[in-house]
Amino acid sequence: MMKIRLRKYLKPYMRFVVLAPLMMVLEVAMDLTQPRLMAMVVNDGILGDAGLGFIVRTSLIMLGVAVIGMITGFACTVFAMFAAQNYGADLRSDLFKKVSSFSFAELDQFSTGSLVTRLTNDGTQLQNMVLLALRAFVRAPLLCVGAIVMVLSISRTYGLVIAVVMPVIALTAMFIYKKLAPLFTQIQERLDGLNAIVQENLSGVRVIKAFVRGEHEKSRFGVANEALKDTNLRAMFIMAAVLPLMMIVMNATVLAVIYIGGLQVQAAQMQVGDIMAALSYMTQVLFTFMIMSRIFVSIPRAKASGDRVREVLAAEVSITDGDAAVGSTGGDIVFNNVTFGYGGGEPVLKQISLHIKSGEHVGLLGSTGAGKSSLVHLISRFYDVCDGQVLVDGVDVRDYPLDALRAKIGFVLQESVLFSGTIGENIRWGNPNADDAQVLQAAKSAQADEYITAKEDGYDTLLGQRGLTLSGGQKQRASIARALLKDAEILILDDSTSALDLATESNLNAAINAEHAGKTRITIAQRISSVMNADRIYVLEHGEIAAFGTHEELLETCEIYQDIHRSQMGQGVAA
Ligand code: TTP
Ligand code: MG
Repeated sequence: MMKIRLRKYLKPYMRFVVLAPLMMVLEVAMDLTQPRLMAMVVNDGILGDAGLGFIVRTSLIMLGVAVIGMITGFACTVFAMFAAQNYGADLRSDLFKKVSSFSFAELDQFSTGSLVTRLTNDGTQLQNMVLLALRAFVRAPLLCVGAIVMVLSISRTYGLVIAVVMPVIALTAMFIYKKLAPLFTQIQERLDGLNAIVQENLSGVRVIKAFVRGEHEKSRFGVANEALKDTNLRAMFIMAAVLPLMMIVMNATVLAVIYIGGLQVQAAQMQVGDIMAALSYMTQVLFTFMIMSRIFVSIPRAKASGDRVREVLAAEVSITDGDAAVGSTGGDIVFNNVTFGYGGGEPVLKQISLHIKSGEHVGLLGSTGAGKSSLVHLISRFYDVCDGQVLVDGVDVRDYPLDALRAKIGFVLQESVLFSGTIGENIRWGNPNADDAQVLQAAKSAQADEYITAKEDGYDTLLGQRGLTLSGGQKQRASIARALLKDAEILILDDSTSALDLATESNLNAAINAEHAGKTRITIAQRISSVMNADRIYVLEHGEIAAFGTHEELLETCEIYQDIHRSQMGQGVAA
């Protein structure tokens, strides 16, 4: 896998990446000065004889230091946030671009739910990591080292306390990392699973209700939800256990600092103010321990997210542009010994050879699963062949720039998909430059005009709002209109009249015959009546061409065709 560095998304925001830690250095410096000043007030001002003026002056300095600390702290957070938010936005934008560039093969590989999580949740985890890196990563070590130096400058004896506390901190941090890292990887995976179930349930809600599978789905969701909760709880449990442990260490440290300080004050080697300062510094050291434990929790989490994001970014898009110049037109299609299987597996098309000449109308017939859709998908290069060659206008489809190839083809996919927006906008998808008259004409040919104008808002009827959708047959006709409007050289209709009645279908065929006469047309159908007028009909069986010829020829010679014909008698097929 190609190595992808997510750090590069910070490059454009280098100013903030540099400024944030710089501000943090200032903030830490202020935090480290404060106890020192306080010790001076106590030692010289209160216990000594420096006088009230000294106390007031030093207090004012302390106030100033606090204000500078606040301002630099605020600036640090703002800069870090700028860097993190921009980083997150750029990363998501690139992820989205990448996912949009995926060909069918890559989309088959990642589940939709997982892609959604990677784009949103994982992106946010990484964004949080940037924020943390620019603030906590800088603050923790600086404050830790600084406070230790300050404590030692007060009394070397405190080195003893530090020598005991540090290993405890280090060991606990290591323990947390070991325990939590795998848990967080698991949490992201479980979130994936949960998203997948929600996704499926939302898109399949009608089927679930029709089969009264609601309870089953609820329990399926429940199991995944519980699993996510359990893993989360286990992680939280470990994190929660850290807090009391930290309190014990903290209290023990306070005791040790006071005890050692007390002995030294008695020996006149130290003053009371110094004990107070030492207490402050030790507390700061222990607080860095808190911050560090947060960092140690975040690293494995961000690492898991980073890996998942990188996986998407590094996925190689299998279908990319060729660089042949688009020359001749006409819509001539040739299959040369084509063998194809999904994911390179079991072939679903075997040794297919055929030639559809420019302007011909060809029917494709065969039982479900015979490979009809797979065959036409190869023309648009939704997938690449495993063996052989598909040529359009004499050029291998792999040599075309994808846009140029697909511009040649008006495709009505087997599953009609419309987008939210008006019906008119959906049809105009086929050709954004078309004027209203052209849209109307395409809708008329597709036999869609009638039902559209019957609607209150006509072509401006909004789809997907207030529960308004179209019937199966209405959707099919809208997608046919969309493809007709494209006015491309090749028209492919994949089972797109299955929901139309025979009269509407024959009107549709007549309209296409009249207005798109010179085009190469491939019609896939289950019903013989849909293709009987084609120039040639191919009968597909188990991924192979079983027979081809005109309706009359096949009726004479092809047994499969005769069987289909017999079973469909009375469905508009002349006996
Ligand atoms: P299709 O080409 O989809 O079969 P079809 O279009 O002839 O069937 P229908 O009339 O029902 O539309 O599928 C051929 C085989 O390929 C079938 O065994 C299922 C398999 N297949 C996959 O493995 N992955 C896929 O994405 C598709 C579309 C099909
Ligand atoms: Mg199909």
